[in-house]
Amino acid sequence: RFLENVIGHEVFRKGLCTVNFIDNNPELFSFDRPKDRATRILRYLADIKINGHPDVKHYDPTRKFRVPEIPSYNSFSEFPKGTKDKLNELGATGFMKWLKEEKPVLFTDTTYRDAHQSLLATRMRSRDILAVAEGYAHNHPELFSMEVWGGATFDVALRFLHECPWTRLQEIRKAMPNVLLQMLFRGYNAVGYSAYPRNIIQQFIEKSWENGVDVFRIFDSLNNIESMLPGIEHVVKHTGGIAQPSICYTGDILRKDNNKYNLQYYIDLAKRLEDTGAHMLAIKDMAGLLKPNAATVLIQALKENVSLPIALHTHDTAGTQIATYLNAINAGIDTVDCSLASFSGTTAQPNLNSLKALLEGHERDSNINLHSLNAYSNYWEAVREYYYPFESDLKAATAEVYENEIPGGQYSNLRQQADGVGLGGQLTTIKHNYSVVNKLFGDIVKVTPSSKVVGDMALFMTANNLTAEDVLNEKKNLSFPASVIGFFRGDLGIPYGGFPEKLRKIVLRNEPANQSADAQILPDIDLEEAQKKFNEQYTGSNFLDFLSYQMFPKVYDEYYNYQNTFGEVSNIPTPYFFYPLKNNEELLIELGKGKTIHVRLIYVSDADESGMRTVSFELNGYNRTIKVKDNA
Ligand code: 3PY
Ligand code: ZN
Repeated sequence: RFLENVIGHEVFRKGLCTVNFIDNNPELFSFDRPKDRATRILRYLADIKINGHPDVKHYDPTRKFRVPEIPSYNSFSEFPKGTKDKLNELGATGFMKWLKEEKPVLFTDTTYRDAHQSLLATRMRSRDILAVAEGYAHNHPELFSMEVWGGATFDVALRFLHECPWTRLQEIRKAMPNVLLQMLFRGYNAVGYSAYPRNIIQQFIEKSWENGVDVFRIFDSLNNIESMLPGIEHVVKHTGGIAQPSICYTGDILRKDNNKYNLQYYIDLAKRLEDTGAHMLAIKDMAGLLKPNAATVLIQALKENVSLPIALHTHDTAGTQIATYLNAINAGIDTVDCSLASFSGTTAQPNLNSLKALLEGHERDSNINLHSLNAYSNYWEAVREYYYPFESDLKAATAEVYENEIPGGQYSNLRQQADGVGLGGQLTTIKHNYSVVNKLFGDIVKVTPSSKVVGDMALFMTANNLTAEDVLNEKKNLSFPASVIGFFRGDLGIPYGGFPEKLRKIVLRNEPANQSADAQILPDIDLEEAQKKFNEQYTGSNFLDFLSYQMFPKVYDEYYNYQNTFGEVSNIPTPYFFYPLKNNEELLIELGKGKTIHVRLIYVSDADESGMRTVSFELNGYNRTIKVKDNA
């Protein structure tokens, strides 16, 4: 079987073996038989047929899907040279010099990360990305980068999609060798929601780089540089990648009165970040609050005060952000974040296709191929249909975001969250309470995970019918949500301007508070010992799995057990991953290179006295039955 694996391996078949071929490809030692794999896939399909997908709350059996059309490209030609080739050629510092001198504005395409995180609760599967990634990289080498990893995608891949996030990254890297790949990194929270030990953060960064990440966008949810610093330094010293720390934008620099987050605040942060030795700077406008005129003022001022190239990120919740980008481009911004048309707008990024069209004739127009962008947008429009249960109810842009300042990703999730705690009918109150909480907390930066604290508190106030006065009344003896207690304890660090002390005392009661801004940084763990324990518990896992486990122990445990039961479900086409097969419906599933199975659903029996039902399939022409417990 080992020989079979070697001969069937893509690298071997392409004649690209090096001396490290065996060391670099542990899957050569995987002797799982196709029959076992097919059985596990049938088990999955049978379970979805009987019990439905646990993540799909409203299944619509009448819905029909279009077949997404994959745009054509010349797969026999070499990849055109792109930014990844430039980085390889010039190194990070030389690359930055090149970037600053580039006249056209460059784009980061967020379709594979933030756009679906903000529109579809992060549910996009690797399979749908990989169907077009190679062609997209062929056709669009002018991109600055593809944002493909990090943020919530790591957690959601493991938890809900039962996919290995590292494999996703490796596969995208293979498919897109010529453009920079980018990830979103939450400072000391990495890709999670709480603090991790320093050496885990460092290992995570190194392995991300080795497996494909080039651009590390690093932020902290309270704009604390102390939390970003170890990540920035590690990228600069231990990888060949680009450290792009990010300032989260909140408020409105043009507001006249009582303006805590004024222009000077951003200039000071930018200068301090430049002093860290970072390669580049990002302005991360997670709620889409940077209005066009403010963009002119902010970008001009930053350009005058720092010499780093600057990226601008926003969400189009208010429908105004293409104007913001145009002003930023006129003010000299280096790169802007957009998503493909069919995955753009509202809580996602501004429309890449439209921005390109708008720039035609502008002195900073890009050479990117609009016709091809449109073809890929059509592909994604059809794919988006598969994910209908995860769409938010937001049908159009809303200027309300200027009042509540809710980040794009959180805005689209809020209804589901409210439904989940029985507050679905009170969304308006929840949004209002979100801004009440922000004021109570002293007007803080709101982005994962600080935004979650504000959201939890807004839900808590709504559920208990509380006003700001109630919250500030210590006689009420309220049982605050755990995340709120953690925030006031200092788990996320100290907000700019400090905590509101009266509320802090009420929330913490007698619990001690942290006083240092880097209180959230955890000390190193004994890596060898932790890995040894991990390997004993999760046989067959590797160091990347160990890092996944470090990020999310419980989620990894569930993922591992799920794999043992159902195998590699990422190969199942998305409509059959989420929705039950109909009787007589058939499909092809590729188990691995050159190993495809043909499945047809024949019949489902009634439940027997112990609640078990028998699902009959035809598998490659032979009858197979699977017994499933009916949970109904
Ligand atoms: C994340 O942290 O996932 C974000 O996208 C924040 O904006
Ligand atoms: Zn974002």
